[in-house]
Amino acid sequence: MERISCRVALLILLGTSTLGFASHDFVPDVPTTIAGSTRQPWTVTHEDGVNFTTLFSLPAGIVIDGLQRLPSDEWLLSLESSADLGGTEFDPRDVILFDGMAGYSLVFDGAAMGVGPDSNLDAILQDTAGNLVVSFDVPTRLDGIDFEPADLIRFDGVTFSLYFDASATTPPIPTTTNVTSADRSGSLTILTFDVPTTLGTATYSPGQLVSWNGVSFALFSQPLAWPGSSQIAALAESVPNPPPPPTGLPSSTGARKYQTLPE
Ligand SMILES: [Ca+2]
Ligand SMILES: [Ca+2]
Repeated sequence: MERISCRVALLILLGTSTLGFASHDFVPDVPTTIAGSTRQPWTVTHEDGVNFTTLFSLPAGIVIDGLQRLPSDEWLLSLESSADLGGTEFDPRDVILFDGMAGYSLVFDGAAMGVGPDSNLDAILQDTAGNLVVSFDVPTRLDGIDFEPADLIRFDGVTFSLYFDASATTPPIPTTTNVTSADRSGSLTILTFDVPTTLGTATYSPGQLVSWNGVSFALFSQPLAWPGSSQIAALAESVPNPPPPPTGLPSSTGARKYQTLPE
């Protein structure tokens, strides 16, 4: 199946934020009571280190399990289960562009890209060049490479490759751990886990944000008063003052499976 040859414009939109994760957006995997308010898994909650506020919600019951904030104030989303949004049926393997109001469009068609039906795309971020980076909830074979649930996988519009190799870190992340969400903060890769995970002398719980600097892991932050019974299903660094989108974005032709984004 033909793949687009141009480098996708989604990518260019990322920009670089110098903000830390004291300000971030998240979705819990189950209804989770924090600071006296129940946060739903179809709602994106913003935390500034003190307060929690609702940014937006999908229709009740449509669970978000992947999240990336674009500088254009649009969002990349993935769903935990197949669901209809705005008259389009989306698959758990898909990445959806949400305009923040009522517009949904497909930007990564998981099935068309060869992702097996048993895999669920469970994390979304972008590399420094803006390439899409994703993760899955089970071992997933793409382009002849077996990716683990804790791996982060770059897609450049043509091929899949390892962005973060969970078994190659020191110490390695156990293959029994799934990375449930991820993002970048400067040069750091930020991860959250589905189960308590021991890395060296530290054990990280599902509500904690763990940083990888290329050499070692460390506790980065965690939502205030996060209960141990919940996982962070989706995570995005907040970018309150985004740069304007670039002009002159390349356009793709033919059987697009990962389309360019509107300006
Ligand atoms: Ca998904
Ligand atoms: Ca994963």
